[in-house]
Formats: sequence, C-alpha cells, structure tokens
Amino acid sequence: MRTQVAIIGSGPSGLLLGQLLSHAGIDNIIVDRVDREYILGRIRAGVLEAGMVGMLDEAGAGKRMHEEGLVHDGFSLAFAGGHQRIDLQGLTGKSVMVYGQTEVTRDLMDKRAHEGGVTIYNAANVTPHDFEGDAPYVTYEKDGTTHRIDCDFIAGCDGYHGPSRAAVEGRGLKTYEKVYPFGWLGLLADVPPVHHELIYANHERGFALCSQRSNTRSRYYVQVPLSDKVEQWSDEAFWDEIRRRLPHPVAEAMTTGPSLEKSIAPLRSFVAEPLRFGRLFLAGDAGHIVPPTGAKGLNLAASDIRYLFDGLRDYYSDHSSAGIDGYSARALARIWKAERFSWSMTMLMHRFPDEGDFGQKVQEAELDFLSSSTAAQTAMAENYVGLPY
Ligand code: RFL
Ligand code: PHB
Repeated sequence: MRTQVAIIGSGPSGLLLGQLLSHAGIDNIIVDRVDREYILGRIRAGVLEAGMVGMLDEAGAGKRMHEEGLVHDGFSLAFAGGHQRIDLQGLTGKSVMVYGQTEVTRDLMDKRAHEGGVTIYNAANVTPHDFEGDAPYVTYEKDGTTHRIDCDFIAGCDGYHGPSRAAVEGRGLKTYEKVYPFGWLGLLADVPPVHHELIYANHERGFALCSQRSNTRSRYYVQVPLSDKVEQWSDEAFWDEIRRRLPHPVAEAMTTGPSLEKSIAPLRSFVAEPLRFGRLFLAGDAGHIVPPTGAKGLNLAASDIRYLFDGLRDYYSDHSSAGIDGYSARALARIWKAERFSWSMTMLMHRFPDEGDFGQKVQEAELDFLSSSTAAQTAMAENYVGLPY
C-alpha cells in the first residue's frame, strides 16, 4: 500500500488530521490497534474550546455538535462553603462548548466512513520505520499477515502508550514529567446535571467536579487515592462522597441514579520534546499529557493538529517545508502554556496529602484573592477558553 500520510491512531488527533488532509486532497490511511466500538467506549473529555469547535466545522463534522452541544458562558469554583462564578463570556467575550469526546470521535468516524476514507482497525504491532530518511513506512499485522504502508510522512497520533514516541526514544527525545499523588474517579449517569454550568470544588475531603454531557446526562468526578480500585466504589458510596464535597444547596439539589460507567484515571503532566523526528511527527497525547483539571487534553490535541495540518498542506500545495519545520516549536509554545495552566489549577483545587495545613491555607488565600480580583479571574478565564493558536 502507498499513501501520502500514514496516521497511527484513530483517536481525536488522528481522525481530525485525517479529515483535514482528505479535504485538502492529501491521501491518508489511519491504522489503530483496536476497533471502532472499543474507541467509542472510552469516556474522556467534555469541554471544547472555540478553536476546536472551528476545526470540527472545518473537518465537516460539526453539525451534530452545534445541534446537541451546550454552550457554556461560565463555570464555578466552590470552596469554603460558597462559590465564585468565573464569567467566561463577560471576561473574555468567549464561551466553551460542552460536548463529549465520544461524540466528537463518533462524528469524525462517521464523516470519514461516509467519504470513503481508509481506516484499518484491529492492527497489531503497528511500527513506524525509516522516518529519518526519505522513504518512511509503517508495518502492522492483521489476519496473520504483515502489511506495509509506504508514505511521505508518519503522524504519530497514538496516545500516551502508542508506538510512535517509543520509536524515537534514544534519538534525542527529552521528556518532562510530574505525577500527582491521586486520581479521579469518574461516574457517568443518565440524571440531569445538578447545575447548568460546571462546578469545580475544593474541599477538605478532596476535589470534586460536576460536569455534564447533555441536559439529561451528567459526568461527575471525585479525587481518590491512587491505591483505590474502582470495584471498591459502589454507586451509593460515590454519590455520598461527592455530596459531602459540594456546598450544601448544591448537594441537596443533586439527582442520583445508576452509573453507566465508572473509572479511575491517574493524573499526570508530561511533555516530550521535540515533536518531530525527520518524517515522523508526534501529536496529541503521544507528545504530551495534562491533568484533566483545566479541560485541556483534547483541546491541545486539536491545536497540534492545526499546526501540523497547516504545515503538511503548505508542503503539498506550495512545496514549502517552513510549516513542518516549525511544527514542533509552534506546538510546544502553546502546549507549555496549557501545561502550566493545568498544573496550577490542579494545585489550587486538590487536597495534597503531603502539603498539610500550610498548603491548605495557601489554596484558601488564592481562592479568596481570585474572588476579589477581576484581573485574576480574567487570567483564569483566558486560559480556560483557550489561548490563541
Ligand atoms: P487518544 O484518544 O489516546 O487516541 C490514541 C489512539 O491511538 C491508538 N493506539 C494505537 N494504534 C495503533 N497501534 C498502537 N500500538 C496503538 N496504541 C494506541 C488508540 O487505540 C487510540 O485510538 O489520543 P489523542 O487522539 O491524542 O486524543 C487525546 C485525548 O484523548 C486526551 O487528551 C483526552 O481524552 C485526555 N483526557 C481528558 N481530557 C480532558 O480534557 N478532560 C478529561 O476529562 C479527560 N479525561 C483523558 C481523560 C485521558 C484519559 N486517558 C488517556 C487514559 C480520561 C482518561 C482515562
Ligand atoms: C468532563 O466533562 O469529563 C470534564 C470537564 C471538565 C474537566 C475535566 C473533565 O476539567
């Protein structure tokens, strides 16, 4: 097989890149280790910045998002029994779109299938080769046979555990990492959201988040120790715990119900540098991870794809390699700002077992300052709606 761009990974990064390339007349093939239903079963992010919304429109996959997504003009920080609203629209003139990653992925997959784009699912041992030279290729195994895709470029959109970053280890790759001493236990349920906007809660028992997927489906999270197992948490235990961590009137208003899904995700900050190795590019979670507190993971994947797609388009249309040459530096400049914001919001809102009462007091002072300072609220809002591309 031969294509122009071989894309490893059929998550949001790979699918978005595939659509944009196809619409620009650039041939591409996506290869994934698992199948469509498995990918759609992963419950992940829920908040889209305006930049990502625009890219889904550009990819021709934004129709259902505009019909079913919820535009949010603000969110709340709950602490010390009360709460402070961050007025995103008033402070920045921008909003965010609440629409689940699962739905984004489904819309992109449906669009690709409808247009006849090629995706190979259930491919084992996917491996990028010879990307430091002029003739890279990708191999994979399927149905007992080894297949080969020759290409001009390889896009490593294969997430944190994928083969693309593994292939460049020892070739000048530098990584930066911070692991947090807790995880998020998430629960999805067909119950109406407790509030029309998201609530991020700082509480002495630990962080909690009230999010949503629609007016009838809610997504809630509580901070848990890394040693906790999801089997230890009955639905009742989850509902009891999250209500304890919310201001009284919010807890009273909460509708509970059976979970559709429950899972624990560890929290990590991670950046790989650079993001280009010859004709191989890393994009999305393959190159960086943020803790979910700032809702930036999915949105950073989109900004990487913006820069990478623009570079590849210019390469094919104008024979200019300036865009692909600048990809890594441009993407990393935005990634590090989102890393900083996600880290700072994580530090502000969670209970840190080793920080003791001092850490707690500093958090309370910062939240109190935030409540009294429009400048501080504006800085938070600017980061939350998404920095410019
Ligand atoms: P993805 O979505 O991980 O997709 C990568 C794709 O690559 C495939 N793959 C392989 N394919 C071939 N061969 C292999 N050996 C392969 N190994 C992996 C995978 O099957 C998959 O289809 O990365 P992408 O596209 O870069 O998208 C990034 C986002 O998914 C990610 O940033 C966010 O979901 C992060 N994230 C969250 N972000 C938020 O903003 N809010 C959240 O609440 C939130 N929750 C989460 C998350 C990430 C999680 N992970 C990665 C464990 C919860 C979890 C559990
Ligand atoms: C979610 O709805 O899953 C979600 C929302 C906001 C976050 C993280 C996760 O910061």
